[in-house]
Amino acid sequence: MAPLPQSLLVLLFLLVSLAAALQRTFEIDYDGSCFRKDGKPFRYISGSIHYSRVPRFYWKDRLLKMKMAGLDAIQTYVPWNFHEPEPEKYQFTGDQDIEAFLQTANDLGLLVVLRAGPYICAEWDMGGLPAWLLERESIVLRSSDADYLAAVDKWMSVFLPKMKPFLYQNGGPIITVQVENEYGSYFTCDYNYLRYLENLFRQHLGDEVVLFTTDGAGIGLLKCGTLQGLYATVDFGPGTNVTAAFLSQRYSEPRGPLVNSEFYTGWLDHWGQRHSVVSTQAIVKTLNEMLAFGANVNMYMFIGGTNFGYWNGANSPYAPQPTSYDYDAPLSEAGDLTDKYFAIRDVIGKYKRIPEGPIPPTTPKYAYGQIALEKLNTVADLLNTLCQGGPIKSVYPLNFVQVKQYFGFVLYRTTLPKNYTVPTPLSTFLNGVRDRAYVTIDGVPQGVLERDKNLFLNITGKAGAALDLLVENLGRVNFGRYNNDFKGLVSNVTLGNDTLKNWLIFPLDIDSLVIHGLQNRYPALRRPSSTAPLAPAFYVGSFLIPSGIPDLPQDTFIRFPGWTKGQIWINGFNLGRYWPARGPQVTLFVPRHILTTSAPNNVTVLELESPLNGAGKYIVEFVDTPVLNATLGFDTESFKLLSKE
Ligand code: 6GJ
Repeated sequence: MAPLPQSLLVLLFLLVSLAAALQRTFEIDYDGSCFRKDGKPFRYISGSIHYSRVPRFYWKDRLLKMKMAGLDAIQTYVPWNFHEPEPEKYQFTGDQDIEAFLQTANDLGLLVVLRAGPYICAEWDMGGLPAWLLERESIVLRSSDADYLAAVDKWMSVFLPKMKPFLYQNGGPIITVQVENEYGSYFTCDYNYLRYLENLFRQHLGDEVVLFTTDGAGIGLLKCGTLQGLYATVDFGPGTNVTAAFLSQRYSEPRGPLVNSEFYTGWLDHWGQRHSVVSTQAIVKTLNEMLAFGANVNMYMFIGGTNFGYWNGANSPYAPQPTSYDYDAPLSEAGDLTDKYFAIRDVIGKYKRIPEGPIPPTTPKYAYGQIALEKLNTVADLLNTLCQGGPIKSVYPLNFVQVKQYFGFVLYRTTLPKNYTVPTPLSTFLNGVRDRAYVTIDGVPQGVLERDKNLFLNITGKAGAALDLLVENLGRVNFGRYNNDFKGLVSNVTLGNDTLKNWLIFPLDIDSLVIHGLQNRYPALRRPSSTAPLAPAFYVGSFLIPSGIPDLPQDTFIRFPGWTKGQIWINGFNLGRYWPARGPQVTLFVPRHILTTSAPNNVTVLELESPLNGAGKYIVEFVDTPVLNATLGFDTESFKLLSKE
């Protein structure tokens, strides 16, 4: 065969070189102990943002602020339950449109570290695992349990193919993908499970993408959390001995890039506990040390955002997290620029060029003032509307999963089997209220039973009287062995020595009713309540946003002077839980995109205890400043601290 002409050989060589130059690669250089992007050494400085906690309306604003801080990359979690709230019913649109989120990051030149689960922890309900997994009560989560793996396999066969086009190698922003989350902290320590996940991720994502794990910086944690083929990274906060922490990573990865996947820039809150803050000075010091080490760092959180709806998780012993996930992060829950943001930006500027140009400013906040609500009706009076399929009859109570309700509220009703003329303790076997039960007899409030906190309630009543327990799910445990957190009445209810039987169980679909305009759809219900004033009830009102004031609607915050605890919706959007009686959060963030200037803005409140402020009116108030650090010493009436913080 005649030799190819030289010109053709040169052309071929050039084409091959061009292809190689154009081919995007992101890999680990073990000899150089670094990442390589397109063949060149690369260190990322990243920040965490959870798309599930920031409205899509604000994704670009927050991502651009992160870019302008000098970040190369952002890190985000994928909450499985956010996308598959019921088996094989998938949601990937609107605020769940992760592909749009990734595209926005890519358009801004931000790389992405994707923490794909299936479990994510994250102070998110059940650590991101869907509650319907608990339909088989004995399932062993985060293990090679066959039912668990079958559900994981099905979910990942839908989700991971959506991510493949967004891999860096395919032209997208995703440079690395995390498998599971701090598995070394969990009791199962099941290597077959990790191997299964590694094979599953490779099957859908290919062999090139860097897969990694994250564990606390300790050999004991790395032992069960790491696996050959998954690059081991660690997490630790400010004040940690950086040398020692990365030495623990070297236990699993003797060579390769140093990576802190969660450098805590703040900390999480729990209802009833003091708001967490972390000093900027401590953060700057340790961040400097890590960057000087040449380490890759992800700041957890760079913006925390909000647990809208019912999405918050809980820690054990049972301690649910509040609606705000502000986390004392560099960007506040509302996306405001803070001193911490600029201090971190200055540190990054010592190691790399900071983008020039304007940083998107803190958005203006508007105090729309007070709105007077009116009582619509009690939950008990609305039962037929809230539970249109009618109650489920059962001799003994059934939990939420058994009645296929995963969030919010279920009302349990029975009748007293005899007269109880002396105060008799109402309780449950082994602390079985998950998590709060609002108790009424014939509609008259008797008090509250609460998981771990209030296990007995002395009541009296006549034979045949209706005993109602409105049970609220306050958020599922997201960290540790008690992740399989069943909700509702999970054991039998006793009154004195009697076990109460023959229950009517009402799963309440409140959100659908509110979305379809509770107050518009049921005007006839606007009548004086037939029950005592303090039973769980809906309060409604609306307000017009004045025209002529520029740029309205604007972001705002809402507070509840004199109210106790409940849930709030504005224009059908479930803003989350309020609990000023317990704190530390007293205001809820109201992003402007849920408000309108073209029609009245509908406010719907479900108050579970007492809405009565001093004047006996039902007032809510829109203010321009958040309060997240009130503890029991905060007067929600005067909106002032009674005691020094
Ligand atoms: C991480 O575990 C977790 O990976 N984490 C925290 N760890 C400290 C232990 C908590 C009791 S604090 C907040 C973060 C997130 O939960 C993260 O998802």
